[in-house]
Amino acid sequence: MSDFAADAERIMAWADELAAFTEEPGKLTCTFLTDAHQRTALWLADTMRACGFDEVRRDDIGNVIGRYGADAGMIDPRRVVTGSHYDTVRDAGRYDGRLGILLPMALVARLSAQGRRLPVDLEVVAFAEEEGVRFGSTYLGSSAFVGRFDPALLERADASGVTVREAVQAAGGDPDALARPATAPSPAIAHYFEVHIEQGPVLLDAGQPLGVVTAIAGAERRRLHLAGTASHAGTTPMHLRRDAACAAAEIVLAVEGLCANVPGLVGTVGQLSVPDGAVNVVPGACVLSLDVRAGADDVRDAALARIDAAIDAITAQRNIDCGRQTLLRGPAVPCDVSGQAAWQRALSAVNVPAYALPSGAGHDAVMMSSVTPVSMLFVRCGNGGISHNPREIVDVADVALALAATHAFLLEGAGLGA
Ligand code: HGY
Ligand code: MN
Ligand code: MN
Repeated sequence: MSDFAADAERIMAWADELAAFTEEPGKLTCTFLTDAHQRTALWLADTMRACGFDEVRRDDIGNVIGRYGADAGMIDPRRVVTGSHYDTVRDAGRYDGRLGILLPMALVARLSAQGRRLPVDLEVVAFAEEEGVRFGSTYLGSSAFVGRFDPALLERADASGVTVREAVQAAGGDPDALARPATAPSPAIAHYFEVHIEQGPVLLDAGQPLGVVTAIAGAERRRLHLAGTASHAGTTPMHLRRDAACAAAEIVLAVEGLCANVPGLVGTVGQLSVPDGAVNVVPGACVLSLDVRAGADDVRDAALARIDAAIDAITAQRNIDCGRQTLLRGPAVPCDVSGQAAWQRALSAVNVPAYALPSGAGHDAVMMSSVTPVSMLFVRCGNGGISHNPREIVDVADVALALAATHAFLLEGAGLGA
């Protein structure tokens, strides 16, 4: 049994425990500041304390932050932060985000039990919101953590009309504190790293248990509001219709076609609805989401320009009005070169071949990169690499290797951010 096997088993058991906190019995759905989310936060805080963190706190947005101080002999130790998000998409897998919280927690528990300290002040942050499911805006947890929370988002309402302000208040946070001009993190953060499942098939296809992330794709998310004319399905002749759903269908296929043959470019319409639709009514309105990403911002933006032109042509030809709302626009983020090198050294220290790959998924590291150099370690996913799906899976042996690599990375951590 590898030296970290017991710690890895513990992480898998913790992930199973957390999966029980859900809004939908039989599935894992844990969206921002719901009861399930708050029970998850309490579990994380209690378990961090049991792991031996020197202090554990919950901030106003709901981030749970554990601090494990450096070796007393270190003069002016660097502040190194790690973590990931504990909110989930609907009917989610149980490792997306959570692995990046539970793994450093297990490492601290191991160090604490051995009476050992690191050469850095380590903070493990369970970010409260990254997916953007409930309020349509992502990185609420990490943006608050780095002092870049957008106060305008406090008035953003969810599907039932509850605002971020009301949800924060009901969960015991102070929304006015989030609205105050924030200062940069102090003391300064020397480095942020995140351990995350790959959420894709690259490591699996390469036969690699771990990989070092080179860059995180830049994303733009929008909501399109198409307006036609609701009319009687039985009496409106086909040539007299202003059918918003047919326009949407053409747009969905246009997005697929325009993103299909460009390396590293992806385009997705993940949500599509006919508000107040009925079987016997020609759709007068249709709301659809748009998510376009690429490893380089100019590639993404060129694709968006082509998609906009297609939307203009389709809606003009069908006499449909189109409103466009940008929900998120994040740049592609290169990972810190010295951080990547430190991870490659850590992989070598645990006899895992060096491997590097880009991230198509967004991560809290995108927001953290606004205040500090960032690095990421990916862990192989099974089941074809599927994620954002209950079939998401990681192998406990790969988790043990990720623990060993992160342990090696942190023992050398004093040099991070030098
Ligand atoms: O959508 C993403 O890239 C991430 O899983 N939130
Ligand atoms: Mn996710
Ligand atoms: Mn994630």
